[in-house]
Amino acid sequence: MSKIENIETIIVDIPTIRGHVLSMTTMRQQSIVLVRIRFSDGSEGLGEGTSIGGMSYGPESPESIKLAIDSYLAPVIIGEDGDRVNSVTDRMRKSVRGNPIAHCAVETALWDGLARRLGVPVAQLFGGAVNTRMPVAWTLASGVSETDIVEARQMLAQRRHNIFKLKIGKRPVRDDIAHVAAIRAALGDAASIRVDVNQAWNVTDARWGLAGLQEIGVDLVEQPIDSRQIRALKVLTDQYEIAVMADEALQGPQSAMIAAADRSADVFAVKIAQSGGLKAASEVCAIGRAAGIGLYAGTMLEGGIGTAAALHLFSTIPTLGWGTELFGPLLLTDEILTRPVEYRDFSVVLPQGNGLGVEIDPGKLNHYRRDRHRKVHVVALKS
Ligand code: MUC
Ligand code: MG
Repeated sequence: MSKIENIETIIVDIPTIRGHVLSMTTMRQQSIVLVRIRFSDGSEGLGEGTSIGGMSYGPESPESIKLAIDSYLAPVIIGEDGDRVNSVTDRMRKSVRGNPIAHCAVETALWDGLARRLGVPVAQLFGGAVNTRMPVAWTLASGVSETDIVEARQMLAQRRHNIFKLKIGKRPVRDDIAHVAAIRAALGDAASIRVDVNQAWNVTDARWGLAGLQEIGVDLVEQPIDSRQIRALKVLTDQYEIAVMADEALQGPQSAMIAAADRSADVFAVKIAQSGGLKAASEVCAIGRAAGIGLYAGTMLEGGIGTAAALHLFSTIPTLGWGTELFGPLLLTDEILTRPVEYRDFSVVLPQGNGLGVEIDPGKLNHYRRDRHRKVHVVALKS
């Protein structure tokens, strides 16, 4: 038995390589909640809980994720057997409602710890990898069409990405369509172009938007309208040929079931964090697959640990027809892992080794942890 002895949470703030302009916010840094679980046999497990733009994307923030873990999740699982992941996560779910990102962060650390103790990759716990490399999209979101075109051309030349997701919804629909058309025309058939509206349109805007996007040859539109308007999403899915993807509407298996029952979307953007953990994300995939809905591995723009966790799960899904957007570490100016996640030939590579196959660089962690100043202060007071 490997008892859960201690759960440590650390907020890490890392600047982004450029402003990342989404319909609801512009990100200039990413705040990652790192979770480290220590077990009684001396083993450890790592997890990550990351959201986007404070509370502008969803109801959890870095601070609330840390608080939910420290004050509510940790107390109910300390002393429990870390080898019994299902029983530990069931205990967490019975004690803490909602907070899927916090749940995911702790669950990830439990899977990492178990897999390290067994001497296998996390993917092995989900039946083993089917793909050790997966197609990976990049998000063009500088806010300026010309800058996005230069960035996309660089990515194509480096053979890093040939799938581009454009963030739109901040400007009037016509302006957004002109922006997407300019990028589409500049890149021609060399790339797949998709857009993410992050719920910004009302249904009327969405009709104009989908018609325009379809006409200029965009392959897919993600979450065009409010996540709660699931029936309206179905109408859009049925009315247009362009693929419609659900993202924010998917908050775990129950919401996936509702969307699948009505076939409200053509594609599911499955996120481990939004689903509430790797296990729940695998259930979302199963529900989508059973309904004939396409699958795409989404991201909350996690750093290396969260991205590795997602890669382990999605490597086990044979039907990831729309690929992945697991590029989070590339949006950051620095890395806290000793060996970064690898990107080459338009793909992201599944990290090798036991557990998640990642290790933290202690120097980098000390440099970027939010409480670094407070720590220095405490030391100074003691001496
Ligand atoms: C989202 O809504 O999908 C994923 C990629 C990106 O640039 O933003 C995220 C969030
Ligand atoms: Mg999205």
